[in-house]
This record gives sequence, C-alpha cells and structure tokens, in this order.
Amino acid sequence: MVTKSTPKKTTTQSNAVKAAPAADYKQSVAKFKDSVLNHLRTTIGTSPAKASKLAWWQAVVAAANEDIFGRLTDTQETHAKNDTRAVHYLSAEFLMGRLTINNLTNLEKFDIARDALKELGLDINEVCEEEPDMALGNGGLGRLAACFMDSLATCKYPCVGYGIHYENGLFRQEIRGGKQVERPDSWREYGSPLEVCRPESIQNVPLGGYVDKQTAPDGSVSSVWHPATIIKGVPWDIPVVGYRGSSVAILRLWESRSTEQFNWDVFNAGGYVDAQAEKSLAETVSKVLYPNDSTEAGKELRLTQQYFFCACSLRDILRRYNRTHHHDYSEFAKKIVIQLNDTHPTIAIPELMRLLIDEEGLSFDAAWDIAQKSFNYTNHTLLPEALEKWPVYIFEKLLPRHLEIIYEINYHFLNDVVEKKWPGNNDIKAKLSIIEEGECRKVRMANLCVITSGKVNGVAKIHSKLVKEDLFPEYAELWPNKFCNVTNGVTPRRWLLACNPGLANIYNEVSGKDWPLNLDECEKLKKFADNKDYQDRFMKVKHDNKVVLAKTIKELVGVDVDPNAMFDVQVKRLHEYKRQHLNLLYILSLYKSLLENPDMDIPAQVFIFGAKAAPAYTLAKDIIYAINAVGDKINNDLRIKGKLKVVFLPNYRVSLAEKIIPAADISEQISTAGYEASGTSNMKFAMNGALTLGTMDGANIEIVEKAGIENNIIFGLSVEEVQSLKANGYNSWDYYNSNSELKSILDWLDTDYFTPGQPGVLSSIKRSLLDNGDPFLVLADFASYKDAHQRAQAMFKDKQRWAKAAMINSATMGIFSSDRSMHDYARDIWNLQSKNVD
Ligand code: 26Q
Repeated sequence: MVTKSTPKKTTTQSNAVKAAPAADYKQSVAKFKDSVLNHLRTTIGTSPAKASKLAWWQAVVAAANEDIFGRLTDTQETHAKNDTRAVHYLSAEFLMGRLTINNLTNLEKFDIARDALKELGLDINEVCEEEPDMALGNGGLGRLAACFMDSLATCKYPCVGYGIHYENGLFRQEIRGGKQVERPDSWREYGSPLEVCRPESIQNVPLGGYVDKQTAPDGSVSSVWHPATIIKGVPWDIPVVGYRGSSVAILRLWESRSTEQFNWDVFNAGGYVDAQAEKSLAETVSKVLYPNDSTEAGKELRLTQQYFFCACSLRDILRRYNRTHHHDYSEFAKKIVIQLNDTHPTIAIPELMRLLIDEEGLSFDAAWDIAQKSFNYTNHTLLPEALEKWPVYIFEKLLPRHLEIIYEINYHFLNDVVEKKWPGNNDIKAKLSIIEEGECRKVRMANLCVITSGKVNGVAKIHSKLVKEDLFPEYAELWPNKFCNVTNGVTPRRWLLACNPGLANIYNEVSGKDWPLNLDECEKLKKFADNKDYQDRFMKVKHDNKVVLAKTIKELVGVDVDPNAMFDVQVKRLHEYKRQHLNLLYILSLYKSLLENPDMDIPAQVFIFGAKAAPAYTLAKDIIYAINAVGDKINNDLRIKGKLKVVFLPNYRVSLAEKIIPAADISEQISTAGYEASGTSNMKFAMNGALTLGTMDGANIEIVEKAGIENNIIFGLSVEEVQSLKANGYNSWDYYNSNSELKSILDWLDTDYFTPGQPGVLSSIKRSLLDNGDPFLVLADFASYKDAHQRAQAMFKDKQRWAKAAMINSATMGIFSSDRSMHDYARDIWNLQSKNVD
C-alpha cells in the first residue's frame, strides 16, 4: 500500500526554502489541469470545445475522486484489519449540501483547482454552481449529521453514517406572487459523480405479514414472522473527506427497490401490470423526504422508511461484524456503538433484537443486554407535537414481530424496574410505558429510546437540563447518569474556511495554518480586537462579502440593497417558535416610525429572510406571504429614502447559507426561550463575525458566555420567566391593549395597506397572536425586542465598537467546532478512540 505522509509544518521558513514549494505548486496546478482535461475526454466523453459547465464540473469531481477513493479504501482497510470499534450514526437525514468545494478544501486542493480552471478559462465558483445541493434533510438535525460526518472523518474516528437515499430531497421552494410553492427536488436525476453504488452489499428487508407461534420438541414456544413482502435495499456510498485527507469516512444511503422474486405468481398469472404496480410500492419507500421538521404526521410510509433504512443498516453492521466474529456475539457491544439521531431510527432497537433472537438464536435476555450496551439516543426537541408516536395498528400491519418485542421490553421494564422503584403506582407506569393507552393505542418512540439507551443526550446545556428535568424526570430518577449534554457544533472547514476565504486569510496570518483543525487558535485574534488596522481589515472582509451578497440579492429577487447598510439576517425553517413574525412586527414598527419621521437618525438596514414552511403548515406559509407583501411595499416606498429594505430569498438551502452567513452583521436567534434545542446557524453566524440578536435559549446562552453579553444583543424572557408566565395564565390581549404601538401594528395587518384591494389576507397572523392565545409569547417579548434593535442600531453607528464585538464573536467560537462535539461524544458516550489510517 502506498503510504501517505502529511508534510511537517515548519513555523520558520527561509525564502530559499519557500522557492521550492512555489515550483511544487505550479506543478500541482498543471497536474490537476491535466487530470481535468483527461477526465473530460475519457470519463465524461466530451471535449473542451463542446463541454458545458456541467461537464466541466463532472470532470473536476472525477479529478478530485482520484485522491478520494484511494484514501477511502485505505481507511476501510485499516478498520477491517484492526477490527476497530466504530460508531454507526443512524440518521433519517443528512443535509450534505454541495460537496465539491468542500472536498477540494479538505484535500487542500482548492487553490490548485481554482488556478487550474483559471488556466482553462473557467471560474471555479461558476463551475461548482452546477452542483445540485444534496438536500436530504429538513434543517438543523440533518445539517448537524453532515457536520458530524466531516468532523468524524477529520478527527479519524472510525465510523459509518447510515441514512436514506431519497430520490427527492427537501422540496425546492419557489415564490409566486409572494407565496411559497413547492417543487420536487430531483438532485440526481441523471446520476451523481459524488456517489458510488455497491450492489455487492444489497440487503433484503421483510415487511408486513403475520406472526405465528412454533412449539419446539422441548416445549419452548417461539415466534415466526411470515412477512408479506421483501424490499431490496441498494447502498450508495458517499465518501466524506477529512481535513487534510486524514481519513475518508463513509456515508451509506439506502435506496429501496423491488425484489425480482417479488410476486412472480401474480406475474405468471398474467397480471403483468399488477406486478409492476406492486413494484412501484417497494420503490416508493425512498422516493421522498418528509418535509416536516416539527410535527409528527404518523404516516405509514414514514415508518416504513425508518424501518427500511434501519433494517438495511443493521444487516450491514452484522455482516461486517461476522466477517471476524463468526456469529459469536459476545464482542458485539465492544465493537459496535450505535447513535440514534433523534427518535427517527428507534425501530433499529427492536430490529436488532429480532435479528439476534429470531435469526441468530440468542435469548431475549442476551439480545436485550446487547441492545442496552449498543444504543444511545440524541434528543433534538421538547415540542410535544414533534415527539414520535406510532399507532399500534400500523405496527400490527407493518411490523407485527417488532411489536411483540416492544411489548416484551415494556413488560420487563414496567414489572421489574418501575414496580420496584414505585410499587403499585399505576400513574407512573402509565406515564413511563412505551405504550400510550387510549382509543388509539400508540408506541412512544422516545420512551423506547430512553429505556434502551446507555446514554441520552440533549444538544445544548439548557436543552439537556430540560430533557432531564422536564421531559424525562422519572427516567432521570431511575437512571441519573444516563442523561448528559453534548452541545452541538459546526464544521469550521465548510462554515469558515471554504465559505469565507477573506476571513480565513486573516486567521491564517494571526493564528497559523492549523486553526481549521483547532478552532481555539482563532482566539489569537482577540488581542487585536482594539487594533484599528485589524478592525479595518476585518470589516473590509465583511464589506466585500456584503457586496457579493448584494449582487446575489439583486439577481434572485431584483432588489437593490446598499452594502453599507446593516445586514440583519434570519434564516431557518419557518416556525412559530422561531418567531419570524416577531421580526416582522418589529419591521412594521420601524417602517411606521420612518413614515412618521423620514429623517430619523438610524443606520440604513436590510432585513434578509430565508425559510421554508412545511407544506401543510398554513400559518407558516401566511408568514412567508406577509414578509413578501410587507417587503414589496417597503422596498418601493420612496418616502423612507432607502433606509429600510426587506428581502425574502427563495429556496433557502445549504449553498445559499454559505453566501448569506459571511455577509451578516446581525444574526437573529429569537426563539421563545426553552423551545430551540440548540440552533446551529447561531454558531455559524458568530464564527463569521455577526452579532447575535437573540434570546437566552439553546446554544445562544453558551455563545454569549464565550463572546460576552456586551458583544451581543440579548433580550426577552428567560426560560424560567416563560414557564412562569405560562403557568400563571398568559393573556396576549393585555399587551395589545396596553401598548398602543403594538396595537396599531397588529391592526395594520387587518387593512389592505400591504395587499391593495385585499384587506384581511394578513389577518391570520394577528388572530394567532390574539384569538389563538399567542402560544410562543411574541407579544410578551415585543417591547424588549424593539429595545434590542435600538441598542443594535446605536452600536452599529460606532464602527470601532461594532468591529471589536464582531471580531470577539468570531474569535471565541472555537468550542463550537463540531470536532469538539465529536470528542465529547467519543469520550462521554461512545468510548471511542481515533485511529490513524495505515
Ligand atoms: C418526524 C416524524 C415524521 C416526519 C418528520 C419528522 C421530523 C423530521 C425532522 C421531525 C424533526 C425533524 C428535525 C428536527 C430538527 O432539525 N431539530 C433541530 O435540531 C438541531 C440540531 O440539534 C437543533 O440545533 C435545533 O434547535 C432543532 O430544532
């Protein structure tokens, strides 16, 4: 095997030694250029004269793949040879975004590729715009999984990511007449050069049917599952390149297909069309990502998806384990650790038990012991409507044998564990049971996760505390050490090095070249936070990024914005708890003040939104419409002299985030305290030098702890205040009646001021805040939010003060590198060592 060595970093280099790298660099550029040209001809089958941008992009990917696949194989071989303990990250979502620039960055070949393409008369950014986003996730949870893969690879933790190869990712959002329209996102309609199919690892997954009992000669009774159908799982591997190519992790996504042997009798009886129809059912399983990120729809197909990818993944895990262990399961929990990304893969628990009991002949107790030692669960939400519960009748229909196993787990738990701790207490039993009784009995997935898992973690300190104390207090009494925290993180390779080259350059100079591997090094910038030269450089980078974003805004929505204005950004899924409508109410208040006093001495401001609403979430869609309607009016109102602009950028996604975040002055993180588990864009914005205008919620609290409350703009009710206001009967009308400005703004929504000739089309927002009780305390926080904005404006006018705060925010985000998150998981949950690739 070829051994690779990372060049040793020398801190002091003479000019004489520097000449050689320059020659090396030229050679690398020439080599990459040759490789691209060669692939264009021999892999893509076209010529430079004819090649489209898409073809050039494909050739660039092929050139990068030369490095990537060799290293992937080396990584796999190392782990197979050493039988290394590995983590298996099960997630229904991986929001990978684009991979090419990231892969080149992590291979430290971005500059080489850029210069090679320049010699070919091409702009690398334009070429890479051809890459469709891999939008196989809804938002935070899916993007977190993607950042974790980058960090696992970089930190050389043995791992496999397992998920679903959705044919259609999260819908593409179009805005027509101000309204969201959903369009399918077929990211790989004509194939993708970033993935490779592995037919040798196909799995078959049984589904449906019934269970009967079999009595053995010794009188023991066992269950036999007779499934109705078999679905084929085809694995697609996406290599994830660690920084400096240290190791290449693998993301394995399962595509569903029909099995050939499937319903041959129907086919033979002449039912050719019927057989095809059944085939399409099997192929439906991985067709589309469900676009909800906070409500549980309880759809049969969704459970089928979850089961399908878990069943495929576990078979894959067992196959690999048995290559060395030959069906001896005594070492299983020593070699395998499984992380459940929320409850979506919970079904893996009874599926592992079923495989071990029914197919490998272990006893229930032995299988249960292994399950308890292998699984861990990460909770991402406290919202009751988002906690997954599946009707028992759906289980009976799809997974009858799994239901039996769940009942047995529940029986032992209630009778051995709960009964012992709280003898005769049926209320506690009902609360902790995996089964919710009632007219429609349901399986509570979170309960199954907590009962089984070795560790249960939340995703920010405050959230983990609430998970333990408010969501699962009785479980915490049973097992206090089960509950822990791992604060989320984001990869600094994508979210700083690749997306903000100007700022990355400053860090290269101030912190040395290793900061992408050790983000704490960025703290060195802090000592220059009062230095005018550095402030100017830092703010020049910000300004340049704003110029680029202004151009994008013009292209996307046709609105002119001034890069000297304050860029105030809220980008995230649309949800009432995230309170985009609070932001909108403030914009209305500012607009009103400007109309009353057009010469008001405030900095020009641009409010930038990006958000997708779940297709069935009517109020969320109404809020998008309102932002667009209000924006349209304001942007065309000459009376306010361009002091205020409001833009809604359609189809918010990872690649758009990479353009928006480096250009933000203010990061809006304004959730009702206690509702945002962590947030991760808050970290990305701060890293890129935006100030957080936010509530004390999720990871905002930890961000402010690091960057200083004086360098951010914090407002609003705390978690405790929210809880007590709700407990004492919150009445939003009181705020409406006592705040005349708030009243006039809300009443404005009933008029046709923003929707000429159509009064009332924006009224649903007002109704939700008054008649519907304002469940997320928007009105309670309005005055404090307005005050926060006024403080932000005052601070923005003091350029040096602002620059200092922005620099300190960026410099102190080291702890929010997802590398740190991975080290925490490895140490506190996985008991996992990193392993150099041979
Ligand atoms: C569940 C059942 C059926 C259909 C869809 C779903 C579903 C899908 C996605 C439920 C939830 C999600 C996604 C949740 C999510 O993104 N949560 C966010 O996770 C981030 C990473 O931990 C946190 O930073 C955010 O605070 C949290 O909202």
